[in-house]
Amino acid sequence: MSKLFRAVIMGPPGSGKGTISERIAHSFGLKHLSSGDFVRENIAAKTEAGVQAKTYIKKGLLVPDHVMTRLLLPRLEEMTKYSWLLDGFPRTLAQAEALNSACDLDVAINLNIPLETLKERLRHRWIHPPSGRVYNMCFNPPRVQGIDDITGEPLIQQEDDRPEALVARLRHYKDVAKPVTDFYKAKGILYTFSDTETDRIWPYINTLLSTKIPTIQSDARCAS
Ligand code: G5P
Repeated sequence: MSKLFRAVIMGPPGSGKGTISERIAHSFGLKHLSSGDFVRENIAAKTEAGVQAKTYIKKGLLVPDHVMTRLLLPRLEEMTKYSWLLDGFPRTLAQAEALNSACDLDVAINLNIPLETLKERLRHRWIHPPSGRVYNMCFNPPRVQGIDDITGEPLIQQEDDRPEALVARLRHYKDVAKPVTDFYKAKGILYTFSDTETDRIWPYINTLLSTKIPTIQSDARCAS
């Protein structure tokens, strides 16, 4: 059986982690695990962790490390048979160290996107909460403005994409990201991609992963 592949994708809010993760999952058959989706699922289900997380997200802040690791690590333990890509975790050095104790990573993808580009993208982002479908009113708009293409239900702007929360999120990201990228750089698994457009970054990531992920055998692929 071929070795399972483990990767993380990091980048500030709006850097395209979710968009690129979907492409990677589709192209390489990895399971896409999004920390933001886990948090939102827990908020919707009103779990203890979800209730705690909500107060931070509303202010545009990171959820505390102990809450995030308690949410995430058990989910990873359920994934021992799969190759996966973890999107949005780790965000802090403490999270990176906790993840490092749980598993060995093959690749850490780091998206380095200019601040003005991030602000512009998130200002135009709308989502369909029940499915998690993400639209951008410029990059990938819905067929009818404000309406989900599949269900016809209304789209909303997430609380943490509103301008006040957004600036706090971007500022906070910079402070905590550097020790994490340094951690992976020291391990020799950090790959940084810089551009203003996801479509221009994607071919490079695709090429990198084509060399890193040999042939993923069918039993290692996820049934997405
Ligand atoms: P999330 O959900 O992980 P963020 O803030 O890190 O949230 P976000 O905002 O989901 O990340 P992204 O995934 O990096 O952004 O980007 P995306 O959604 O793919 O793209 C953003 C928008 O730009 C979309 O509308 C997309 O269509 C568009 N777009 C993409 N590429 C292009 C392009 O080339 N051109 C244009 N014009 N548009 C493009 O986490 C949410 C919250 O949960 C908590 C935090 O509070 C976080 O803020 N949280 C954690 N807290 C602590 N530790 C952790 N590990 C946490 N994980 C989550």
